[in-house]
Amino acid sequence: MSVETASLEGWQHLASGKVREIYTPAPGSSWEGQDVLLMVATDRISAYDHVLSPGIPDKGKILTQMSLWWFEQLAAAGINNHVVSTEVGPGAIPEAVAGRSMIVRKLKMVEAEAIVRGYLTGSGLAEYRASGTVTGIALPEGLSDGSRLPEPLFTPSTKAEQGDHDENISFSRLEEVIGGELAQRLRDAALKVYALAEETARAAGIILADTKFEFGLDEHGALILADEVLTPDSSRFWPAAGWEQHVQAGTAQPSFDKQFVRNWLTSSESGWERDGDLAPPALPADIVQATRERYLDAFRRLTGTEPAL
Ligand code: Q0Z
Repeated sequence: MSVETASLEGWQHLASGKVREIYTPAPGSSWEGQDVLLMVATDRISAYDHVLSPGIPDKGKILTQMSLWWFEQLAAAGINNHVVSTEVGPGAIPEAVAGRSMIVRKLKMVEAEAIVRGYLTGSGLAEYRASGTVTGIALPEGLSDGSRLPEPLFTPSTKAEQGDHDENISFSRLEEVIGGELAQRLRDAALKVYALAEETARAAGIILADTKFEFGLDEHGALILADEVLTPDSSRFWPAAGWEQHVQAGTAQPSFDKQFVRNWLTSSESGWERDGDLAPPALPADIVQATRERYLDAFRRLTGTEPAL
């Protein structure tokens, strides 16, 4: 599916992300003037700042439907989201991108990523090992890779210019960037969504280690959960079974994301140098299939259903 090059009837291409595309209503379309956008998730996969080829078949559908499932769970708990429609057909979502798209409210996006960490790993672990803190917040001694934190931490970051990495910022810097009142509302909302999602995921045998949310403001100034949520592209999911053993052994948790791809890329088998100038080689078919199965596994465990592919 060449989603990336698709010209979509009724929609005009607006912007490309690494793995997603965004469209605005075309002049004369039924949505014109309605302040909506069409978000399309492609099958592209990125790792180590490169978009890889080939893509992972159905990845965009699996992640979109996972995101929509979460929006539904969270809406039942009073969390408002940006989804307007997933209807497919003339005047709605084009068949070509069915199952991987949503029509969303165009919001005034908050210029910060709302990251919540419930478990210690990744860049948080690196900082903890260096200084006993995570984004400046002091933590108890003796924590390991994968340890559950005493309480979830809100660790905001600012969206970097395209190509740059996001930058962790302190809460006081966030207050300077978006204002004190909005910063508090953002933190409270992100912690609330994380707590709900972490509990839901744990009941399905998945640990939600950390996650990144994006929020926007509607015309009334209400804070709305936007973008894609609680997928392996925006979060770390670990199998709950075996978590404790990995923490005890100090070994990395297996994850439901593109870890297969990262491991292969950095193995001698790929022949690729992460710090060099060359693009990574094409992914072997077995790595593509194993990665696809991980995404499907996460979807099935969480939702108890099959995605529509
Ligand atoms: C999200 C992005 C993507 C490229 C803009 N509800 C919204 N209102 C206004 N803006 C956005 C949203 Cl979700 C918005 N992005 C990130 C998504 C492709 C960039 F699908 N940019």
